[in-house]
Amino acid sequence: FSTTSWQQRSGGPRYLQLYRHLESAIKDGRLAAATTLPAERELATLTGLSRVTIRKAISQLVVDGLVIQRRGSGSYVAPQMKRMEQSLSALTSFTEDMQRRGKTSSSETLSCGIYLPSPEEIVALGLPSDGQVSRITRLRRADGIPLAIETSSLSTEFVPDPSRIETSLYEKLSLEGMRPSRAIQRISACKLTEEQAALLEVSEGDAALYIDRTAYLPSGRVIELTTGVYRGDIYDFVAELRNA
Ligand code: 16G
Repeated sequence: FSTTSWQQRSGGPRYLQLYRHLESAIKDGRLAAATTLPAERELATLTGLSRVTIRKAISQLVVDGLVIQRRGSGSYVAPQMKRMEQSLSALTSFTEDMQRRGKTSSSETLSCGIYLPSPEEIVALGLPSDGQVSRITRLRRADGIPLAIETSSLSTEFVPDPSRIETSLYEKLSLEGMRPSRAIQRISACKLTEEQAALLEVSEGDAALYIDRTAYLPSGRVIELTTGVYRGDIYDFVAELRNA
């Protein structure tokens, strides 16, 4: 802690100053993951702040997922995810992307079922007017850290039971000879809603990337429509450009 050289500034509540100081030290790695924070009493001595102020700053760090508090063994810095570069030129799946990085991916199904399609889904997926759509919303994690929330819609003709998607949609499609060969992806900026932020363990209103992907089979038929929000504090989308 002493290496992060705390200095009280004038202006703003003191707990917020200490919070910001520790937040930036954690985010830029000066305070590494698993570092134990000094006890409240010790922090009060080091900073000249009251224990109430220290407690308030630490509680906020805990709420924001930067610090983990364990009864009896004090507080320590939570594991942070470094920014990740995601190529925009390869049609890969979340599971494959994480595997390539040596991370363990996992998915939590937030909702899943067969629904009446929206007008957009009817058009994009080429559904008959009385057709149905398989839809699944998943919270996607790497090494236990939530990175994105994705909703995928597919024709029930291709995926009659979305609950069977389980871990990897693309793996399931590949096994059935329906892996997409091409996709159009659109990326826009968005802010996380309260519900999205809670799932992604960040703050409401934080910047994120809204991505929508329409993926095609070699026949030209759309197989997948996926929309998702990706954490803006983690993802960098990178494309190689060539002189036209
Ligand atoms: C990626 C795709 C998403 C696809 C998913 C399949 C982006 C922006 N989106 O997250 O469209 O449905 O991979 O992943 O890359 P899975 O095979 O692990 O289920």
